[in-house]
Parts: sequence; structure tokens; C-alpha cells
Amino acid sequence: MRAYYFDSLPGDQRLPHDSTHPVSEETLKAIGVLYSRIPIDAAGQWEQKINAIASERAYRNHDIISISKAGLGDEFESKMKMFYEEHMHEDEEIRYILEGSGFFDVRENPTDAWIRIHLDAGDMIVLPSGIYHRFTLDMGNKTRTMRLFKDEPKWKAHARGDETDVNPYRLEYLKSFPGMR
Ligand code: KMT
Ligand code: NI
Repeated sequence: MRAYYFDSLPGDQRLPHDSTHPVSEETLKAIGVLYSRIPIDAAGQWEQKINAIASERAYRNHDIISISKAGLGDEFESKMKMFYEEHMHEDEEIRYILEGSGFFDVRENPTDAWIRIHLDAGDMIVLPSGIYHRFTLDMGNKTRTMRLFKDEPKWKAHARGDETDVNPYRLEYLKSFPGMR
């Protein structure tokens, strides 16, 4: 994992866009973004660790998505576009990278700056419900990712706009920043 401020310059979204200003794990934690490293070992211990986290946080289900031209076929371009549109969810977004790599961009609060988080195999991230974010592959062009979720995931992506600014889950998220707004 490596996190830094996005440079906001034009160019392919899959390029690093590294402003050279790093972001620490503490800064991520302060906006509710949790990171864990669970190396994918040949003995398969990673699976037990994932299961332990899943039961601790009451994630009862998971699926695996292959984001690549081969994995998504005709849907590839539209999915890439969709993932990169700024959005929020009413549930946590929990992702564990099994293969490949990619970028999660999250909005810092209250600056609204983009923080870019590069993840590769063995990296797990939890984005809190209500945080504005987006995802893109990097130049490697593929990732296989486990998505963990509760029984009935509220996975709908709500594109950022006037409505999301007053979404109850968004407002709840903003409450975790006492004295702000
Ligand atoms: C989302 O909702 O932003 C995603 O599922 C991103 C793709 S998972 C690597
Ligand atoms: Ni999302």
C-alpha cells in the first residue's frame, strides 16, 4: 500500500498521478479508511485471517470480481467508467486484493482533496459508509478482488451530487468529524 495526494493533472487515470506528497496510515484512519496487510501465503493462512475479520465485522458473504478485459469482456469499458465516477455507498466497501493492483481514490475531509491509495495483492481496505471515492486499475490493467459484504449489501453507488450531500449515511459519516462542516 502506498498513499499520497493525487496531483489532479490531466492524463490517463491509470497513471500514478503522484503529487509526491505522501499520506500516512494515521491520516487515512482519521477519515475512517482502514488498511490491513494480509499477505497471500502458499499455506492459505490468509483465508483464515480473512474469515476472522469477516466474522468480527459481521460480513457474512463475499464474492470475487476479476476486473480486466478478459474478466469483464464487453462490460470492461463501462465498468471502468462507472468505478471511476465519484460516488458513495450506504455500506462499508471492503476489498481484499488477490491479484494485480489498482487505485482507490478517497476524498479527504474537510479539504475535499483526493488521496490516492495504491493497493496490490495482500492489501485489504475498508472504506466507511458515506465517504466519497472512486476506483481505477493502474497500468497493469488487471485485478482480482474479493468483496466482502453483509447479508443484504447496500452496494448501490450514489454518484456525488446534491442528493448525496444530504444522504443520511453521508451525514452520519460527517458526524465522525466533530467540530467540522
Ligand atoms: C466500488 O464500488 O467502488 C468498487 O466496487 C470498485 C471496484 S472493486 C476493486
Ligand atoms: Ni465504491
